[in-house]
Amino acid sequence: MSTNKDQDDNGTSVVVETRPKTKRPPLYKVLLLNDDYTPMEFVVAVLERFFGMTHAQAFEVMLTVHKKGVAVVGVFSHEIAETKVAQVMDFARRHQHPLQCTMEKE
Ligand code: TYC
Repeated sequence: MSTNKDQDDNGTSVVVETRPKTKRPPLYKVLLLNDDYTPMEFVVAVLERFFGMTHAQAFEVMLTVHKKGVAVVGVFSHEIAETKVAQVMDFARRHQHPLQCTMEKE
């Protein structure tokens, strides 16, 4: 527990307890972007494989991206988000699909 010095009404220094400022690490949204070429089944497979979604969840999220252009597919620490993006981008590249995955601070 940290302490701050405040001034009371008499101008006297008093010690005031403050809550410890343990900042939570920032979170990052992982975004999947629509394109005209990546097959729908491939996107569903990506969401199942790297984001732990069921087939039904993955299909729903894929359709959201297809219709709206982009969707958040998960929220993670910086390191985990970076890993997810790299995994998706590598998997898409290896299958020669133009699928794009990015991250942004929440
Ligand atoms: N728009 C693609 C198609 O019609 C499907 C698609 C969905 C592609 C989501 C990318 O992130 C994506 N085949």
